[in-house]
Amino acid sequence: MSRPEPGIHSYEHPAAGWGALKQVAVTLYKERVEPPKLKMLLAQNQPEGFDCPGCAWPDRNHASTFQFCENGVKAVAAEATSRRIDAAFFARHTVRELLLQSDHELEQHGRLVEPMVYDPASDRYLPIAWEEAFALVAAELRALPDPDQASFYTSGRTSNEAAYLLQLFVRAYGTNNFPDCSNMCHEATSRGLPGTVGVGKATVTLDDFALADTLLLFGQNPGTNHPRMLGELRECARRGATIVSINPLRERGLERFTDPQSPLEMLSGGSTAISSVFVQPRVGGDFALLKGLAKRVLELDDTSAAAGRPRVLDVDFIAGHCSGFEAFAADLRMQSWAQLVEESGVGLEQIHALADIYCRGQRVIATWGMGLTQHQHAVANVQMLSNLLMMRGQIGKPGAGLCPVRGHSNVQGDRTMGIEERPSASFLDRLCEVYGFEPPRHHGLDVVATIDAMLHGRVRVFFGLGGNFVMAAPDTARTMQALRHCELTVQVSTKLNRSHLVHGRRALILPTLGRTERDLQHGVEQGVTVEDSMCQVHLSYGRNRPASPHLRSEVAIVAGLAQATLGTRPVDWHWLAQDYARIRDEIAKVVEGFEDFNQRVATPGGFHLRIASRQRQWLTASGKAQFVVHALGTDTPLHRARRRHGERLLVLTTLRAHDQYNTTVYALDDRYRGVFGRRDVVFIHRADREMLGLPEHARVDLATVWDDAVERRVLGFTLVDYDIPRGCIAAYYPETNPLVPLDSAAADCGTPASKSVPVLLSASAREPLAVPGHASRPA
Ligand SMILES: Nc1nc2c(c(=O)[nH]1)N[C@H]1C(S)=C(S)[C@@H](COP(=O)(O)OP(=O)(O)OC[C@H]3O[C@@H](n4cnc5c(=O)[nH]c(N)nc54)[C@H](O)[C@@H]3O)O[C@H]1N2
Ligand SMILES: Nc1nc2c(c(=O)[nH]1)N[C@H]1C(S)=C(S)[C@@H](COP(=O)(O)OP(=O)(O)OC[C@H]3O[C@@H](n4cnc5c(=O)[nH]c(N)nc54)[C@H](O)[C@@H]3O)O[C@H]1N2
Ligand SMILES: [Mo]
Repeated sequence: MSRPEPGIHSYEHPAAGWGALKQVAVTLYKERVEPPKLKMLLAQNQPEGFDCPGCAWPDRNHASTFQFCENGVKAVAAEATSRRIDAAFFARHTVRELLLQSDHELEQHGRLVEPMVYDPASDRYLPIAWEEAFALVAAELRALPDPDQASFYTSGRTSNEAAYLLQLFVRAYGTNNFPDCSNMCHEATSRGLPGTVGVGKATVTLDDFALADTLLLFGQNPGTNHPRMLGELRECARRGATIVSINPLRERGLERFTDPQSPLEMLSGGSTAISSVFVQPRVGGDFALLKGLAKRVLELDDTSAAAGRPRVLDVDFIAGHCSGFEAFAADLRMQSWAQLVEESGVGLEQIHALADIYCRGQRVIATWGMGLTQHQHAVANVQMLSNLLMMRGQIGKPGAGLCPVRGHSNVQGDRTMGIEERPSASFLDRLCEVYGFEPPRHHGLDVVATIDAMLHGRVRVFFGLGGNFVMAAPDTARTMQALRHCELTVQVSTKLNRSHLVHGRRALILPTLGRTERDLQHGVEQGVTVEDSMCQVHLSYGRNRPASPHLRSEVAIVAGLAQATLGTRPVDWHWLAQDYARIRDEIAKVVEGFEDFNQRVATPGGFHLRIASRQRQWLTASGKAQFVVHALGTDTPLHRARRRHGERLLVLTTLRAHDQYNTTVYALDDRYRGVFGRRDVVFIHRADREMLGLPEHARVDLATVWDDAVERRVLGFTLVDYDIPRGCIAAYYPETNPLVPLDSAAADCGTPASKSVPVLLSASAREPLAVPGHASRPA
């Protein structure tokens, strides 16, 4: 397979396979990973090794043979790179100069190795000693008249131990301002599922995948974002399970898959067909589709009941375990089919066919990703999916259930540890009992609320434990303005990113160890714990030599800040940070389900957290699995924009390319979608392009249609004809984040609606750029 020229080509090969192996070789070469570090790839997701920082998909008992995953290797190699950014690098470049580089270029510079402080006089970052850096932050925090003027962001790679210490420090300091990446990700899951089944987490484990006969995959691209999931799906497909992908795009990774784990498939050029059925709703059409499916299940049940045939509904489950079914059914009966078909973009026959597949399934698992959670009606999406499974009792039995597929490798664990702007009263009570201080009781700020508060001067200090806030958050121009408004911004990071360059009046970069690196405290090797997407908690030990001896672990950094700010109140932070088992003992005292933590996590593969809904125990207000009624919105901002602009109004969904990890752009290809050497593309239905009178590969500008006076535009993108429903377009995140309005967020959970942005296209005056893929730099 020779390398395609930059541009757009069709990709005819199966997902993974030799293409993936070749990419691994290229990645390791590009990052100049030293040979001793290559060995550590074999320690990935092994009992004595480290948890892959790539994604949150679990491993069988965390003890299988080496699991090959192209994108896992990229994540690991990006951390193991031999390139360094030291004080000399920052001496050579002003911040203004660095701002001109693309995200891809910033990533290429390598690992951060020294704490740095911003010097306004020279517009450069200068070295600072660790203790001085901590003292600077502590002084700023103590000077704030109100602790709610500081906000503490967490990205989901942070370990349980660091997350627990951070929440303890911040609550002892006095605020619940815990924005986190989850606010932009699976928040709808975490807020939606407690209302239906009582717990905001997966009700299945990998063992259930081995039993399921039907899998419904909503809004997910596992070939790119959870490659190890494909191995599981392949097994399901080989057993004859029916796999349906519900996605406006037919993702390559769900069509054919060559398992790099299978020598036979690799040598014979064979592959396994994964999804047998593709349903392509319009962007944001899932809610109407789900409601249509539920309505059809009810109709089928009516027919069966009238004919004296076995019921389609699981009447025993509904009677014994559920509440609210009557109201739910009544709402479904009133709902018009015409509206469901119109809003979903899926024909009646296809809805019926999908309902038939669902009703034939005896053991059904529904999985979902960002395609369901990044919309205004995201919580309704998740709850309607839950309703649908409850109708046939597909929750809390072997081989069936709800499976949100999380993104960051420990995003679920961070929330479990208390990174939560709306903590439960019982959690705060435990903190109070154990540590003897009264934690703040009022809710804190999430991501969107933090940006708003920074814009209006209500938050003055921003702290980021990992992540790249400025590029991950919506409404890039306003987010930049918000951060620049701060008195102090602090970023704890492994690699350089734009959040270091768009900063407050004072700014710090605190470099930290990555998950793959050996963490020694007082000469003793430390492990950290993480929780995967299916609630398995296990230990992770870094294997590599740290990128620099000056790096500190996230735990040590949080402890240093806490000690500088609060002294030894309410705990001796340094003492805890000397031995992470001590932190786990603290966690065991406070967090439910973590009793005997050290002992239980020491068993190979760790332990599974008890999920009540798996046992058909419902921690809801009614004590039952709760059916929730949601109306189909017909006067949303999208509807209003469409009424104003007719068919020229397009709905933009923002997604990930194959060679990126969120805001980190490793390379400029999106192999499975046939895009090479560039990211400045917009996927569009040919008929929509022709309707707009634009030629193939036309260069266009995109502008958001929103109800405020703010102009939101990105310039100079290239149209690519694609198999995508009419009225919808797709483009890459983060380049298109400037288009997502800050106040376009999901009801009841605040997630930016980055998968349903109303936009208009127009021919661009902008010249094609010399370097492909660099069109994206926000102004
Ligand atoms: N290599 C790699 N791995 C990753 C990441 C990465 O960036 N790179 N990111 C990690 C993180 S934090 C996360 S959250 C996950 C994200 O993993 P995914 O959830 O797979 O992420 P996305 O690429 O944002 O989009 C998912 C899919 O949603 C579809 N989609 C878009 N709009 C809609 C819609 O309205 N309805 C439906 N049904 N589908 C829609 C898109 O076509 C796409 O296939 O991956 C994690 N793993
Ligand atoms: N338009 C649009 N916007 C989106 C999304 C979308 O689909 N569309 N997706 C959203 C989602 S699902 C998410 S999760 C967010 C992601 O938001 P974030 O989690 O904030 O972003 P990342 O790009 O994952 O963060 C990358 C940075 O993390 C740092 N880093 C990496 N590893 C470590 C580590 O071990 N420790 C520390 N301290 N730092 C580390 C590096 O410096 C790197 O530059 O973006 C959201 N934004
Ligand atoms: Mo995510």
